Amino acid sequence: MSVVIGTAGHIDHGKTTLLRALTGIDADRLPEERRRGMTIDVGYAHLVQDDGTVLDFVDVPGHDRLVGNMLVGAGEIDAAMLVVAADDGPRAQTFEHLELLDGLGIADGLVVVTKADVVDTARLSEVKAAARDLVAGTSLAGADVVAVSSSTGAGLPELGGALAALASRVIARGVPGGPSRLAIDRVFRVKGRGFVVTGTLRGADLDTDAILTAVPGGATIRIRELQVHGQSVVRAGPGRVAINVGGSDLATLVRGVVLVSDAVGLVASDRWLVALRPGSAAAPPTDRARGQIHIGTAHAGAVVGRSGRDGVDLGGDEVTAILRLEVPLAVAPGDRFVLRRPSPAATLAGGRVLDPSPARGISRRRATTERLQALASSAPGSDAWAAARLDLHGALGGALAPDVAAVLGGAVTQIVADRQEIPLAELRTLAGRALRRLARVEAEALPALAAQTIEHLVAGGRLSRDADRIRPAGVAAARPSPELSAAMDRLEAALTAVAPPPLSVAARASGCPPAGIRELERTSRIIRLDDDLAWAFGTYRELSARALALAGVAPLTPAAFRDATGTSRKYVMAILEDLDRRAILRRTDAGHVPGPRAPRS
Ligand SMILES: Nc1nc2c(ncn2[C@@H]2O[C@H](COP(=O)(O)OP(=O)(O)OP(=O)(O)O)[C@@H](O)[C@H]2O)c(=O)[nH]1
Ligand SMILES: [Mg+2]
Repeated sequence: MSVVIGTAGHIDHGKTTLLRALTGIDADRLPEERRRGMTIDVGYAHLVQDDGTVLDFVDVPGHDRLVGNMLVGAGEIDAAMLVVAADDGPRAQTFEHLELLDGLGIADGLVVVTKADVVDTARLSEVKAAARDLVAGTSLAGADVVAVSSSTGAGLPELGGALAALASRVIARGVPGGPSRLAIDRVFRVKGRGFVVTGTLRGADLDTDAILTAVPGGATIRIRELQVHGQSVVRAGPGRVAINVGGSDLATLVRGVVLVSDAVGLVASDRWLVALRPGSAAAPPTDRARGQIHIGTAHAGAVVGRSGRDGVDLGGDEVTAILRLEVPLAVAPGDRFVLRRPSPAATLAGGRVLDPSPARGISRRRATTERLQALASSAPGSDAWAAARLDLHGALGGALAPDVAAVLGGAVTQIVADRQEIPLAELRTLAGRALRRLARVEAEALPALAAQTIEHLVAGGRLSRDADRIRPAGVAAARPSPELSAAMDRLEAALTAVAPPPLSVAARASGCPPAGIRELERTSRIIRLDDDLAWAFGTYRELSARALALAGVAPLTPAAFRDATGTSRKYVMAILEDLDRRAILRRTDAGHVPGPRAPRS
């Protein structure tokens, strides 16, 4: 489990120094940052706790001109650590960052009073009290206030305890469901390996065989390598990840673009229906107010539309508005954002997205206060939300029963319960048919509504999804029967030979059907290098380790590797080519030598 915690606070108040004291990692990685002793762009550090929980820190700049970068960092965090220097006390960006965290709805965190070593106890108490007052009335109200000195280490054990408690609270709150989603915050090129993007992974775990879609842009992205904290992994859970990406249109991958395993629910849109809550300006932004929208790691210029039926009072400080953006951004219902005026700097509003693609044309007349309130008060992605949205759009041609989404949700859940496991594409077709029976829906709207319904059920935990297979909630992947399991064991054993028989022959001999082979591959018990060539994982690992060890001594030729393993050219070529492809080895005229990704030891 990993919890992502962002720093916040005024320039020079000791954010980066604190992370260094906590984790030993310098989040100021740019040469210019090190030269100037200030954070310019978002930085990262992490700490593995005794119970295995990982604290992923995102460090942001405190400079008043770099608030945009602060928001990139704050866009995808679970909790915040607001830093106030004991000597300076709360200053301009302490207030501003806190207001932005509040606008983004960051609901948990800590206040850390740093530089405790340079003040006396009276001053320290004064600043702690001021910090407590400061967060009252914001989303961080009641947060623990911990005093530390990053220089002497005083208070760091207490801070460690407070962070552990914070992490447990965040984990207890539960992770967002839905497809894997990663808002890109950094893109760089690595020589010989191409593009690497980094970000905070949300939603479902990500496997290296996943195909991702970029929103906006629509580029199809393959994962060449997945890394967590510099280690190559085949599967990553929520938290900081780096992806070496493959595919076309990689130049469209920039900060702000979101990669998703399934774009259902997430759209690129330049027109959003939102609920706004005023910032320090106290009054909600007026019609035609201009500002910058910051959402996730993206930002864009936007104009507020609050005329007529677009500006409804939702109660509790919130009003609706239509935002028109200069460019489309990736957005899903429920996403939090802030609307900011860069100069003179002001937080105009915090907000949440009610509908990423609101109705156009005549359907807009359906936007009544009641309908908007129904949408705003339902959990994004829930059946109630889907019903409220359909009601607002009138997509069901007036024949809509308000609970049609709920009925459809029930029908879809039943289909899955009957089948126990069903491919996603097939379920979408069946859900579309069920919806058509339930209500008059425009034909072109059917697939999206069906897909959305399934997505809501998955996000709401009523169905579970593993890649493109849907199962009832709580039902794990079908366990192989005892017979199949035994056949799989036999096949795996047959493939432990250094020179294994052809896969098809071994499978026949062990009585293992294709489903068993797939399961062995999926669970990495066997590694398949070619249609008809596979090794048991352990054997393959030994062979590749031996190749690497030999290549470390002298360039390794296929003939030398063949002699060392007592196999034949067919086997050694397959292994060497695979290691070349993964850059663990590199082919030279003299033979294979350790490649850029060879593990160092
Ligand atoms: N005495 C003392 N100095 C500290 C402490 N923490 C930070 N400093 C000093 O304060 C200065 C600023 O620290 P940084 O960690 O760079 O501050 P920052 O909040 O990351 O600054 P920006 O990234 O520019 O917003 C550095 O010179 C640190 O050495 C502390 O606990 N005690
Ligand atoms: Mg810093």
